[in-house]
Amino acid sequence: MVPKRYLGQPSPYTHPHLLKPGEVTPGLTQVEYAVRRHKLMSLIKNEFKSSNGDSDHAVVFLSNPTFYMTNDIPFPFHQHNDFLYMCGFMEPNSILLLQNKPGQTLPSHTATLFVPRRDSNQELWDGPQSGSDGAVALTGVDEAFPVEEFKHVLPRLHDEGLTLWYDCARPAHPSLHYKFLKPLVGSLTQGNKIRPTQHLVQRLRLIKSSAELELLKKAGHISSNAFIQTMRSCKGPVDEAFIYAKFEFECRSRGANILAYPPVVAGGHRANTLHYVKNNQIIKPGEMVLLDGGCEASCYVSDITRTWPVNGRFSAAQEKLYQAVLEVQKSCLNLCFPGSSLENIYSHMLSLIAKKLKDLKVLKGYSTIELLKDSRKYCPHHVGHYLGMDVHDTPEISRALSLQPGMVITIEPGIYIREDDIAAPEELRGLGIRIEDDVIITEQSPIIISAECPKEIYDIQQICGL
Ligand SMILES: [Mn+2]
Repeated sequence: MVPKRYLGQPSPYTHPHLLKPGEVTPGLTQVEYAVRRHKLMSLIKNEFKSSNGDSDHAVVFLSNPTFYMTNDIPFPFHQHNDFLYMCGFMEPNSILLLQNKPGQTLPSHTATLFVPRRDSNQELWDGPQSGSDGAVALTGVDEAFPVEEFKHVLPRLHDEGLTLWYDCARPAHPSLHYKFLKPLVGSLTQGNKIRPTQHLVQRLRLIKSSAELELLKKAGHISSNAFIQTMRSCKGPVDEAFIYAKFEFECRSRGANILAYPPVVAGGHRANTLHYVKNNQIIKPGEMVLLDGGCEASCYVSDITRTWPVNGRFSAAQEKLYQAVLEVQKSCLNLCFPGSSLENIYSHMLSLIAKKLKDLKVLKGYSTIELLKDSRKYCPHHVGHYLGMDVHDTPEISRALSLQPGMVITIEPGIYIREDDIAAPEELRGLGIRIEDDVIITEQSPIIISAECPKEIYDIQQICGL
């Protein structure tokens, strides 16, 4: 039973508008989190079959610390996503320990949280804390203790015959690492008894459950509608900062917690700076704006890009280049099926872009290989990436891996023509266009999560004209 008092995060009792009974975070139940831990322990068991016969394993995940903007003023806390994925606990300065008890064989295990002790002075400044009892009731782990008590499990983690699974190369929480784990890691490294968890967790995070897919759809729905309202409200001349603020407002007022990443709001030729986030210039009537933005809602994110003319009418040159990118994007979306891969789709994108650039007389035809090489200059980024709790989700997973149902990817071709590109027709110079959608791979047709966000020229002109 979840206590009837406030905890350090929303609970079904205190926030019934966000969580149903049994849920740890919105849409995700205690059972789902327990299944994730069980799957992780099964992966560890399988990884170990082929090496020695050790049977004792402990897995440690650290939460994030609180980050500070300036003295004593914290940034809004965001949990470390691997820690969050494994238990759903949203307070800083915590540790999750999974271990098989002596005599237990994997995947059977015990899940223990070590969490901040409830402290009335701390609660005065930061609000309620869950404490050990709240942490167990909320997350459904087997037991929880104040974080200082982690020192009592250290002797057991030193055991001969125990393998520790822990990301010591980049510890999420440096001070917990130094306090508890660094000496342990030093002694275990020599015996080759320490293994990283990151690649195992990413293999799990790569394939989304049906509950996760619903949360991704929700993030896509919110962001798509925020795009529509943003397109509607900006008439040139308009400050990039206004578009940034408008987009964030429309996301958060629809239930998003934060933006998933600093959005790119790039007017005119600034669209050719791929990570332009200064967002402080005036966009003139007649120029286009490239907005790459997405929200995080209930721990899952969206990542959408649209490029449109701020006065709501495409010029002939803008229309020509936009239509070329749109055709490439739609063709890439048709390749989002099981057995294909991001690498395959990338090759397809490059050859289509080469063809379009030739048609547009940006590239003058020589051999196909030369065309492909040159088309990389006009689209220096990949066709897409995996998407989930992070915007660039599961980065350790190769893009050459075959797509499977339950994977979620972005498809985001672009063509960027520099202002000083004297090889390109003058009317196209300074234009940068990207169109990005979020896609669920299924056994049948892919589901475009961001389909509500307009991308046809006719639809964009209609919305901007309202
Ligand atoms: Mn993206």
